[in-house]
Amino acid sequence: MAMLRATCNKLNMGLAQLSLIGLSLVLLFEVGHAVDKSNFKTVDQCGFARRHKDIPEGQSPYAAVLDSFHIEADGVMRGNILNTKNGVLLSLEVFGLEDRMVRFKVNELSPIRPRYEVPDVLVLEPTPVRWTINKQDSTSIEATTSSGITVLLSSQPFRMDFYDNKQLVFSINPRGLMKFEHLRERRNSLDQGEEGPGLLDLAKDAILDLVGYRSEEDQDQPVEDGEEVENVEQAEEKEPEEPEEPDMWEETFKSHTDKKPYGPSSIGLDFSFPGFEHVYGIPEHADSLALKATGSSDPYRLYNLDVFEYELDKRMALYGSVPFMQAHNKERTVGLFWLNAAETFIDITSNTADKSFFGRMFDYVKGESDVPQVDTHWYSESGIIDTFLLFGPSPKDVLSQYTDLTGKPFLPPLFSIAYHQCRWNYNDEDDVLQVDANFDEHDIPCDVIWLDIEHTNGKRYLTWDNHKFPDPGRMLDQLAAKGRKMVTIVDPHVHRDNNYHMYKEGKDNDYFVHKQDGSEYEGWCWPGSSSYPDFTRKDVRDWWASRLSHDSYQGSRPNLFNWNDMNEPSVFNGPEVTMHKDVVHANGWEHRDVHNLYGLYFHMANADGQIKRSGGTERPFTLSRAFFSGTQRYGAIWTGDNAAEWGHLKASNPMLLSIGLAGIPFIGADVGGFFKNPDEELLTRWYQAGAYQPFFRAHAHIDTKRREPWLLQPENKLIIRSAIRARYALLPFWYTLYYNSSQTGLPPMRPMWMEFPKDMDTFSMEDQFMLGNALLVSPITEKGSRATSVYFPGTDPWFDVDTFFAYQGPATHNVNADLDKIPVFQHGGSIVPRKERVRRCSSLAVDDPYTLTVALNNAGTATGDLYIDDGHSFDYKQQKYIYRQFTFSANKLESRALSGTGFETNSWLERVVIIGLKSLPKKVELISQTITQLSFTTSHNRQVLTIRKPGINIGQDWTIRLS
Ligand code: NBV
Repeated sequence: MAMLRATCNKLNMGLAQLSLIGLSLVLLFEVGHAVDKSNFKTVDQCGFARRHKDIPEGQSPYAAVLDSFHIEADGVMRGNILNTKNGVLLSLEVFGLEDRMVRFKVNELSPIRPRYEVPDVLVLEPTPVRWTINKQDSTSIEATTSSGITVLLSSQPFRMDFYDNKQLVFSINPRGLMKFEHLRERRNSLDQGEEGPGLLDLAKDAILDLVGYRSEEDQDQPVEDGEEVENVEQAEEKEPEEPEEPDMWEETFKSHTDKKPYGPSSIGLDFSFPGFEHVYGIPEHADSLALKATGSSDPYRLYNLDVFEYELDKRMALYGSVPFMQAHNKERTVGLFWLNAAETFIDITSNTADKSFFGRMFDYVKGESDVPQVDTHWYSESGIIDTFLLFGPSPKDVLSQYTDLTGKPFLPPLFSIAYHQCRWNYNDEDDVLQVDANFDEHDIPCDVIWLDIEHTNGKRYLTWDNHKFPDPGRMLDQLAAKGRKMVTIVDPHVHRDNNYHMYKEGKDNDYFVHKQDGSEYEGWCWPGSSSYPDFTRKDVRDWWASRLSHDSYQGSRPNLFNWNDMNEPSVFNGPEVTMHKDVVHANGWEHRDVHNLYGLYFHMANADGQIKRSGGTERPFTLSRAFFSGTQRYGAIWTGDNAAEWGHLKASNPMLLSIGLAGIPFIGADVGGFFKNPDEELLTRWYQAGAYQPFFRAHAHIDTKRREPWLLQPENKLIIRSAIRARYALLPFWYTLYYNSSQTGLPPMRPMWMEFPKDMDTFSMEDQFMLGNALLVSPITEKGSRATSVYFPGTDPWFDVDTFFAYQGPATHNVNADLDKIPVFQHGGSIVPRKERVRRCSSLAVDDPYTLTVALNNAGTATGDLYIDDGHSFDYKQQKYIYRQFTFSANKLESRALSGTGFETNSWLERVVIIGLKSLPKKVELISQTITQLSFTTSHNRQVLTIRKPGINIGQDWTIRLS
């Protein structure tokens, strides 16, 4: 009973209301239990997935109708694919795209109603480049684009093989697993299960004739004039039919029945990556970086879900989805983007390539033994097949291509890449100000304090609990005076209360999603009975955004930002804790069509609201739990409700790396673990890892013990403090990485193979990673560990950032990792900028001076860069920034502008540390307008030269000469 009451309090409702939701909900949210898997579907519990997953190989009924293919005026190759079993014709469009990409779309040629095509994810409709047909015969067509991509389109069965400069890199439908369920009217129940061969053949014949195509067996029966017309009419009247399969029109999971008024609509296709053994991406899963063969286990699932206490090493769906996969080998990297927002599964098998297609056009594999291959099978519940093939060839090219399509990441405001202090909940204004004061008292930098759902008036977002926060503006102003910010949580469910402005306005304007009968959909979430705005509608997003204005959001201030939780969306009493699939969105689309986009749209509205409240001048910061392709344009995401366990700390690295590979670079995991209480060693190690991961926020569940750094033993507190300080010192480096990311799409946190693509030893590595191309980080994630093995790739040295000790690669070394040690190494050949003064928060360090650490490679050279702007506005889009390149060679360190003009800084160069010099200089001079002699010292066995106080403005051109 006590537990029931506690849960009631958390849900902010009475016992009577609670009983409506049922005991299962109470159990669902009780802390201390692992995920209740029975709440979530396995592949066998999804009707459409069952119809795809066991399709027999090599029996594809799909044939490309070769005569129908032609290159149209826009350069696109278009033609038809026939399902020879039921006569349904599909359209195929193959677009060669600029920058070494190909897109192909498969849709029904004449669907009885339009099928959903994902809007708002691509930043532009990519321009096609022209195909030129090289060869065409009765079995295949071969065509090439100007960028050297060749497609071999085979007719029976339908198959496409894509070659890049004579090398086969993608095969489409090689196993014949394609399945495209055409939309149909529901037959009279008496007909169900009966196949009508006569009718089927009639329709099929009519369509075959329409497109001038007949299979060999069909060709012996010539069609008379007139008969053809009659057949077409009949075909139009009577749609081709297939036997009904279970769950096509309705299916049940637990107590939920999903009625499918539009019937089956799923799509699926198989893709092989010949020559590859490693595939990555398709987050979000609590799984390894290199994806595993799914074999007899469930496929990887993409369906945004609020999974309570998720387990590790699983392919289960989590909060976000990006249907983008990369394959990498020593020679190249390629990408596959399956643009579909419905529930999706991906099966992965590792195999040996069918070499007949290698040699089909070119003599590529002659003499080679078995060529590895990864086979993948993708299937989604609705929509069309809309796929992009990205030909790389480098890992960086693939990310650049993908983010050309889905958008470059936003440039985060500087404070947001610093340290964040969160917990469910900081109880009231006093508590917040106490936490704020403690950071100063203990000399620990912190930029942001967060408030979870308890700060609101009864989980009515964009309101405050007036008892706990009587004057939020005052509290925010006090934080602002310290240079600090605040983030409040804003969830998408809207409490059904006519006195709540968000509900009233939403209801009056009909902004909420509907049930099939047209009534407002009701779901249960934190406030109890809730409605869900239809964020797929632009007018609804605009309304929501307008409610973040300072006028509307009472007590808000410019230093208040927000956090979007539960936006999968989470619906406590819905199937799999989410929205019913038959809920109706704008234009009649079903929730099943748009599910994985819902969270992205909500994130969009919130980020937009922040931009608008500043009159378009300030960059937003919004953290979201749900995500999809394109999320990188709007904000940061985190990996949801992890646990204070060593396994979860370890898993944070591959999870974040996978999301970064999917184009979303601003990512973090709750430091300390959300559920349960970490011991001091775990919490300390977690801070050390978090300090080197992109989004750095400590967070904890409401039922956990308080764990702010000063509550730990003095030794642990000091270690955590130095980890946070190390993060602050490196903010100029991080900010530069984020700027680069906003230009190129490359994540700051990168798998080793992205920087060392030819080193096969790095392909499965996930316990160490790179920050940019300069720092190798190998966080300690094992209890009791005081040393660790680190693999140093390449032949240039790697320097321990604390001791400057040089490690030679390529080799694995055992390195010290006492509790106060974070194994971080700077690569010879790189230059890293830092600000070393300790400050309360990032905004107070704006004018602080810089230290440049120059780590020399074997050739005695190094390069690096530095990006500076005002840290918060969009002025940088008008060139108001400084972007400089530093180059060390021939004993000279030079600083030159790469771009940016209209920004000035007061910061100067305080120190230059050069590691790995072969011989020490006698004289060091600064050359700018004048020549000044500089003092220097040596240390660490004369390996390290420290040049003191060059004193020059960091935004100017200068040279430091060693002689
Ligand atoms: O808002 C409460 C929590 C939040 O602290 C957490 O970060 C989210 O992932 N939220 C989930 C809802 C309750 C989880 C049990």
